[in-house]
Amino acid sequence: MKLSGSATILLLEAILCLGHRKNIIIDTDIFSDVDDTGALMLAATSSSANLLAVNINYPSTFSAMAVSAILSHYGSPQVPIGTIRPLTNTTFFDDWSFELGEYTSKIAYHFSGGSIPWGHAEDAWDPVKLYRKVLAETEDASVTIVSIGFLDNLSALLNSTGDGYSHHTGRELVSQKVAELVVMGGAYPSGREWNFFGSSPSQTAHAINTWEGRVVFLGDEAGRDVFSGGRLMREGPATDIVRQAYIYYSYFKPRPSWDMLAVLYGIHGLGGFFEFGNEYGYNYVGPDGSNAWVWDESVTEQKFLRLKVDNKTAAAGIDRLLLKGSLSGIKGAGGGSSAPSCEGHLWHEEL
Ligand SMILES: *[C@@H]1O[C@H](CO)[C@@H](O)[C@H](O)[C@H]1NC(C)=O
Ligand SMILES: *[C@@H]1O[C@H](CO)[C@@H](O)[C@H](O)[C@H]1NC(C)=O
Ligand SMILES: *[C@@H]1O[C@H](CO)[C@@H](O)[C@H](O)[C@H]1NC(C)=O
Ligand SMILES: CC(=O)N[C@H]1CO[C@H](CO)[C@@H](O)[C@@H]1O
Repeated sequence: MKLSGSATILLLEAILCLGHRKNIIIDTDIFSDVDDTGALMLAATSSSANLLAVNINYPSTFSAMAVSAILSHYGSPQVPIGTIRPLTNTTFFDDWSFELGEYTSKIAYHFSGGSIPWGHAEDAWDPVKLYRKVLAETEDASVTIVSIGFLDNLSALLNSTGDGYSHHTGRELVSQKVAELVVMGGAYPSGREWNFFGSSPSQTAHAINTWEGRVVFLGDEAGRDVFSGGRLMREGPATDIVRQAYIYYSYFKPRPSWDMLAVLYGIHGLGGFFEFGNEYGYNYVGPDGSNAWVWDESVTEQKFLRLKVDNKTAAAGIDRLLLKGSLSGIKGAGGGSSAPSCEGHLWHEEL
């Protein structure tokens, strides 16, 4: 059989991409900013990622139902979802600038679907049980956890003890199964940022200061000036759930890209866009949630990321991926997770 040139390229892409599927777990505080929705879309539609689970570290019922609606929209309704408890019916209200809109309840209602449809937030997994189950079932040293919110669930995972899923402690499971923890939080080399102080600074300090193994941080400064989402809102399909979340939230104004950058590093590594800001040292989180890099030459397992390209290039790369992801969410258009294609080039491609 003779393949046409374009068929050969598609076949090569499929082979190259399938070989690189990375096991990813996302821990998100989806609620008060909208980059979490883009991050979930990128992970759910990436042919380089195998999304194992999503845990939520903000206790709103609408956060849980919104995650389910997003995963379901992009053809991944089977991905298990866990959420922190006790649950509340809290919704976001921007009493700071009065500029930003609430989106989790609206997308959860209008796009209801997946394992936690409208009204069923209590069906979500306990996050620690979900971590333990998924880690126990997955190949050793193969999991990347991308934390794009608070660290409460990860602290609780470290403190967990043997159960029906594994006789190992949480700490043992992490050292056996987790290849890399990617954390959006803090500022580098030092500062004070929301994800570290906004929920429980002492649990952040516990998770970060006692984590053993490789950790890569993406700080406030790396995502703050990368404004994305504009193209998705202008050019994306009218039926797209993340486009709609962005419009509810920002009303057509591009937004900073912290969580999407962390997920993209988690899936694709440094690529052409990132470099490490350090060769050695480690992050130290204080009791108030502020953090500072400790320049200890004997520690080399922790890194912080710097953008290697300017903010326009990074934003354009994210905008291409958001647009492509939104097109794959169109039902019946050969989209969804059934027809993955390589998107790495969209991200790495220089303008
Ligand atoms: C949230 O609201 C729903 C619908 O009114 C209600 O059934 C549910 O019990 C509430 N949940 C919580 C945690 O308050
Ligand atoms: C885990 O234990 C540490 C103390 O060893 C404590 O500081 C932290 O709050 C605990 N985490 C959770 C989620 O309870
Ligand atoms: C790049 O950063 C500058 C300075 O913060 C900002 O004004 C501009 O909107 C940013 N551009 C993009 C595409 O993010
Ligand atoms: C199951 C479990 O331990 N969940 C924990 C997740 O984190 C919150 C906040 O620290 C704890 O209260 C929960 O117990």
